[in-house]
This record gives sequence, C-alpha cells and structure tokens, in this order.
Amino acid sequence: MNTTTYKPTRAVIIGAGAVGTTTAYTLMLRKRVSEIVLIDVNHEKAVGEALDMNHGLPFVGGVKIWAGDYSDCAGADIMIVTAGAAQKTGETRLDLLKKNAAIFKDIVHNITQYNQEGILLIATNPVDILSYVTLKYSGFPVHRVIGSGTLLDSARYRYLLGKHKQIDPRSIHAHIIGEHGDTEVPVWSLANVAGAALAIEDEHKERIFDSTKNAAYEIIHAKGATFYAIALALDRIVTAILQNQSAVLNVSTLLDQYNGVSDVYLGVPCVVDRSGVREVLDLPLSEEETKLFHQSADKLKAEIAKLNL
Ligand code: 6V0
Repeated sequence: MNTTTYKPTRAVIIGAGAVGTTTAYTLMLRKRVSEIVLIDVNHEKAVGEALDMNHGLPFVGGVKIWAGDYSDCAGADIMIVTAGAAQKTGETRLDLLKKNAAIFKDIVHNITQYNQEGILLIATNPVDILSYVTLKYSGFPVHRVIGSGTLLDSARYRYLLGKHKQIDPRSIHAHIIGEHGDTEVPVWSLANVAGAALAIEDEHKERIFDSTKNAAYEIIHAKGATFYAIALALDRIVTAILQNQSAVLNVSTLLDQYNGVSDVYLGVPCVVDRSGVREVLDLPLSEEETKLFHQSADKLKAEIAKLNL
C-alpha cells in the first residue's frame, strides 16, 4: 500500500483587486502552488475572479482556486496581502498609510487566528511601513514577515538600464534600495554588467532614475493601476520561498544596524529561502548613497511614529 501523503502547497491572497488577482493568475499559469485562495471584503468579486480563473484550468490544469475565508489560512504556506485602497492620481504612497494601517490590524488578526507558521508577504502600500505594522500585529519572527520592497523598483531600473545599454535586463545587476517610494535610492556605485561598472553619463542617470521612481505615477495616470510587473515580482518571491532557492532579492525586511539603520523595514538585498528572509546582504554604499539611505529611513520612521503602534 502506498502510504505517501500528498501535501498541497497553498497561497492565500488577501485582496482580490488588480494586484491580488493578477498575482493569482501568474501563480496559476506558472503552477507555483497547488492551491490558491482569494479572500476579499467584497466576497462576490473574489467568487467571480476565482470562477473566471477556474474556467482556464482545462488549458492549464494542476491548480485549485477558490474564494474563501480566513479559516482557509490554516496550513497555508504563504499569505500574500494586497488588500487596501490603491494609490490615486496625485496621491503619494504615504497618503495611503492611515487608511491601510487601520485595515491591517483586522486582516493580520484574522490571519493569525488560523495560521502561526506561514510566511506573510505584504504588497499593499506604503509597503515598508505596512510590513512593519504586520510584524508588530502578528508577533511573527522577522524572517517570516516580508515586504515586496524595492524588488519592483529594481526591475524597473534594470529594464530602463537594459534598454539604454541594449542589454537584456536580466544581465544588468543594479539595485534600488530604501523605501518603495519617493525616497528610494539608486545604488549607482555598484551597478554592473558582467562585473564591469556600468558607465552612464550623468544626464542619462538622472533620466533613468526619474523614470524608475515615477513609474507608478506615470502608469496610474495612464491606466489607473499597476499590476502586471508587481504580480511577477510577487511570483518571484513566492518561488524563491517555496523552492528554497536562496535567491538574492531586494525585499523589505526589518533592519538591524544596516549601514547604521535599525528598527525600520526597507528594501535591501536579502537571501530568500524556505525560511523567508534568511540573511541581509551588506552593500558597500558610497557616502552619498549612505546619506540618501538614512534620509529614506528617517522619513519612514517619522511616519511610523505617527501611528502610535
Ligand atoms: P484594488 O484593485 O483596489 O484592490 C484592493 C482590494 O482590496 C479590493 O478588491 C478591496 O475590496 C480589497 N479590500 C479592501 N479592504 C479589505 C479588507 N479589509 N479585507 C480584504 N480585502 C479588502 O487595488 P490594487 O490591487 O490595484 O492595489 C492593491 C495595493 O497594492 C495598493 O495598496 C497598491 O498601492 C499596492 N501596490 C503595491 C505595489 C508594490 O510594489 N508593493 C505595486 C503596485 C500596487
């Protein structure tokens, strides 16, 4: 008799909006997990989204998708939070803070009632602060509360650098660190291709970084929301975790004396494996980059202080 028991891998996505459903669809197409659960305050929307994706299963197969509730978090490997108000035209990510911090208290409480062992992956903005809020509300260890951080910003930066240099962005090694937002920091001093420093004239540097930093504003102005690239970034993090890849990704984690910064979540290169964030990698930043990184940390710490956690 075959006594092997099959243990499905489950991702629960809280927030079946543009980001949550595109992430679910990406995980489904790439078969990253065997079960995907969608949870939303608007349950009917989650039901419709799950049904639509289910109708694609004859073409894809191998995944179960349903609209559930928080009890479905029991035994889940990963809970991805994309719930909340989205950034509106002209609204900064920090404008969203008060709105979204309030709903996170409920969401995190609801999740942790059923799951104490999984990984919490946060995408809702302002993502660094809400990851910190999640850490405090969940009581989970730091390594299991991860923000999507500057992974998306770094992808935008690498795409633009690759376009400028006419090189595949996957071969461009360049990092955006700090806040996922207005104070993010481009690490020009370490940007390289094949280990060789990326030589770029100052005027192009400025243009490329401006386009990176303002990408979300530009896309939101044009079409109302951004969701394809963030879904792929979340898929990348989920894969690094579930396949125990030890991949280096610029996710948001709680810093402890990182270039002189502590007690704030910021995007930095982290080794991500089945345990979550296994390790934070040091970067030998230039003096100017260090100064900007500190400014990013100071801004977020001031916002966190206003929340009276
Ligand atoms: P959306 O399409 O408005 O979806 C949000 C969903 O959350 C809606 O379906 C709501 O019904 C649902 N929701 C609201 N409150 C609750 C609650 N208490 N419990 C459960 N569900 C709830 O927004 P969209 O999907 O476009 O964006 C979601 C979040 O992702 C926003 O905060 C964005 O700013 C953020 N993004 C983060 C990115 C990143 O790099 N981290 C990138 C893009 C967007």
